[in-house]
Amino acid sequence: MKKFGMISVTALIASAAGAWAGELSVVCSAEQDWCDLMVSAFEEQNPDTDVLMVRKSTGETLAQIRAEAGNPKIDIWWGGTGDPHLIAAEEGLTQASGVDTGDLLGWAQNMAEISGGKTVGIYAGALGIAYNSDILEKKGIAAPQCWADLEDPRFEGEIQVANPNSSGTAYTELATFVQLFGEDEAMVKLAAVGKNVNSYTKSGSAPSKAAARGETGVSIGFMHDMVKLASQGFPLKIVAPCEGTGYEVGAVSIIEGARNPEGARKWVEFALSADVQSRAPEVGSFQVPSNSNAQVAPESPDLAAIKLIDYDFATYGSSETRERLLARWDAEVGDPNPQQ
Ligand code: S7P
Repeated sequence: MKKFGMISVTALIASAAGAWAGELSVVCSAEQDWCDLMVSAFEEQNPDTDVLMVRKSTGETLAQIRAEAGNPKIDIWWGGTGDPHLIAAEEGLTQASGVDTGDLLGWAQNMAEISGGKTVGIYAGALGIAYNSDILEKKGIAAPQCWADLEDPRFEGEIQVANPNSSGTAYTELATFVQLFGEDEAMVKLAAVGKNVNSYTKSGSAPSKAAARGETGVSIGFMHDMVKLASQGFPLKIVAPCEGTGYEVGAVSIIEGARNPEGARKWVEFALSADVQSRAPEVGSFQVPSNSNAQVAPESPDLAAIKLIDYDFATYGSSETRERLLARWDAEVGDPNPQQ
């Protein structure tokens, strides 16, 4: 961001030219490098707008938007798993953009249909398991193939995953277990996996980064984040769990009462465009883009080749379901050392 004292250089030039469209406040829940690319590309296309962006995990962003209801500091929430975006829509915290979604794939339009146009899909990605092959080999631990393997004592202290209260990735994992095994059995299984967890992180991509660096043997997260690390040369192997797995539809939403609604609408149009979505692989973001005309990177996990569950976004993206599941997770699984 181009700051000069309290006022940005862009603002000074644009206002001198009489074309100042103001500041656009964005919370980004994707990876930092993709957030940065989006900001610079948007400012290039819209030189009369200065984007103020912070990166936050999905659950943390939902908490902020709830806390600021009626006096929002944010205009746009871009990226992050779709369930909390749907919950924000249900709670009246976001507004319909009115942007044309005709070029989008069915799973992206589905988010708009469920939310009355208040959120829309920008990308999709499947949940999986990663392991550091050097570590498992050195310790003589057989690689996991299934979710059930993660309950085995051979993984004691070896697994890292995020906390579903702060992380959309980990909430996707919780909702996936519930859809695969039923609610009661899911809690039992998550508690059994929990016995092998060395740390519950705030952010969903942190466990796979730790596995890549050799700080943990195994991680749970989105496969595209794992592909990014493997393509950087880390000894990370990716597993599509044998029982099947859940997936996310990442989303974008305009906050209700946004101070710059026109800029926010432009951001949504920009974020849904094929050209912009095709640029994600420049920073190693290998989610499947939602615009049917966008280029899919060869590195992107092929969702058609993975045993995906029929993820129920309407149910698991509802406030009542999320609150109930998180309360049960806290009581029956729990994080012994929650991070602030
Ligand atoms: O951009 C990577 C990614 O995996 O991060 C998002 C995630 O929801 C944000 O992280 P948290 O789990 O910490 O909330 C995903 O939407 C996205 O694919």
